[in-house]
Amino acid sequence: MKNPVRVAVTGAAGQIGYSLLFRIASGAMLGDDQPVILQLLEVTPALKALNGVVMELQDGAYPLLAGVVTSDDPMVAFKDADYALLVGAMPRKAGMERGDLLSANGGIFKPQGEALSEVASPDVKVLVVGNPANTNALIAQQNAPKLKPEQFTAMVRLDHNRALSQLSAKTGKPVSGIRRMTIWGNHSSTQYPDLSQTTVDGTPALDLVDQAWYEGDFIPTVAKRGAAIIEARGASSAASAASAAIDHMRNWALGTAEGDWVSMGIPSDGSYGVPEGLIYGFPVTVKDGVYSIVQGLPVSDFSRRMMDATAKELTEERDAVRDLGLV
Ligand code: NAX
Repeated sequence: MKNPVRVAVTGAAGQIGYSLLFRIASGAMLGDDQPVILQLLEVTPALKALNGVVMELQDGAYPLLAGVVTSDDPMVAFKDADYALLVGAMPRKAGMERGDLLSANGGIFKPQGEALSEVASPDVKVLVVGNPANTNALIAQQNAPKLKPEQFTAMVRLDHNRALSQLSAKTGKPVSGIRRMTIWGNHSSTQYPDLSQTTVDGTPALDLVDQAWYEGDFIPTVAKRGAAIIEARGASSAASAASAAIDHMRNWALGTAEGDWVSMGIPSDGSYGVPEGLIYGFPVTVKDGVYSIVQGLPVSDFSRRMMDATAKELTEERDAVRDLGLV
């Protein structure tokens, strides 16, 4: 059996946490030969509820769960962490302006970036789930001078998985036969779910669906799925978000399948004309724990417009957090 790795999760008493922790403990994220120590961060008033979650983790008697730490101090929860899933965030409340939202999240992700830099493993892999995920990842990254920028990623995997399932439903083919799906840009309504390179059982997806469905139905359905879940469930996506976080980290740790890629929000290196430094959804492959942007894909005029629109939104978010002194 391997030595245990340390997995930090913030917002651990929240609804995503409730779906996420048990799957990490079961081995779904890092493999069924990898013991884990969970290091759970919550705000002080939520520690009692978190203790209840820990009791349930104990009651799961997971063979791979080698320990659980809880704290309201990031310096404790991030100590020696090999993986950090930053889920806890300040949601947008009625009447809140974007500046207020970014500022409130700066109060969370700036100190968390600093703490990761100080006490986490030098090789820590960080996934930001809490919204606005891309810009929260940027804030944490920019406040972590001892870590490399590429150690910080944001989750667009839920959008990726939603896109797979929408295309599967439309074509009547299982998701297992779909390859090369891409979510470009921001985890927001400006994201670009791109079918131009996607294949279904080896056939180009755009030969199987018409352009009107692609532009008028598929893209908005994927981009607005979060709102549709809230409308139907009375609460935001939780189990599917947790599942996407597992998929993101699993692929980052263990690699992507031959002939396929996944979507990750990662620091732009300028590829595809995306301004350098933005945390932007790209198609990536992963080998030996290192992700690389898939290069050389053709970009149509339509794709260019969509990719630029979501880059523009992320640039505006970055400028706003710069003005707030957060990055
Ligand atoms: P909940 O409100 O159920 O849970 C959030 C938890 O975070 C709470 O228990 C809260 O006490 C805790 N928290 C707040 N500030 C904290 C801090 N400074 N340190 C540690 N913990 C803190 O939200 P939940 O439904 O679990 O969603 C969590 C976040 O994920 C939200 O920001 C949400 O918008 C975001 N999402 C992101 C998605 C993505 O695809 N990137 C999809 C799902 C989800 O909407």
